[in-house]
Amino acid sequence: MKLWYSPRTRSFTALWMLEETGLPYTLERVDIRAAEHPNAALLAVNPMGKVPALEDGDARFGDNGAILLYLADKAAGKALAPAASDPARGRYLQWMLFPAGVIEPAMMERMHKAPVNTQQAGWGDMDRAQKALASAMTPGQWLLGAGFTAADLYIASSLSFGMQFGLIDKLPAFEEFTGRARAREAFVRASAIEAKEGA
Ligand SMILES: N[C@@H](CCC(=O)N[C@@H](CS)C(=O)NCC(=O)O)C(=O)O
Repeated sequence: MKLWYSPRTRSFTALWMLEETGLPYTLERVDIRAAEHPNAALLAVNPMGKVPALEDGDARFGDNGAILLYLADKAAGKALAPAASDPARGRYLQWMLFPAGVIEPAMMERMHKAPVNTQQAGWGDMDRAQKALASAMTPGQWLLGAGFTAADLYIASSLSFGMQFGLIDKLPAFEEFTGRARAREAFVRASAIEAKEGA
């Protein structure tokens, strides 16, 4: 597999996920500040011209949500996703769609100080999103119980990003959850790669 990647961007989430899977991959560096960005080669993989994007043989696509879902299913032995027949699969999918569908738009709303009506906006608002997430967290547990899944990774990555930039409140539940996720070996390995690539 090849990950189209740029250091210090959202592509870290996909990099962390690849480390969780243990599957072989290479990095294709993208300079998102280059005049020719996005170039034709990246657009052929991700029509949005954004990172991250993934190539796996004939599979070519972008967006963290899609990449994490794909990799969790591909690395079936790693139990990073509940099986299709498991009732937990529904809530897993809800949390997998939550960063892009709820957290990201709510962060933009906060950043631009442009509140919308929570009943009209599909993402509700940040207060509502934070309450929903915090209510799903139990210290020492992952979102679906004892097993860490791709949803924990994606939510932890998204919360860490938002808290770092002051767009998400540093609730004790979020600090505890992200702290545990960031202590994982795969996160530490991905951080070392990120530090080397970003140097
Ligand atoms: N929803 C996308 C967002 C990806 C995204 O916005 N990536 C930024 C870097 S953090 C990017 O590629 N920016 C350069 C550009 O938009 O051309 C995902 O999570 O994969």
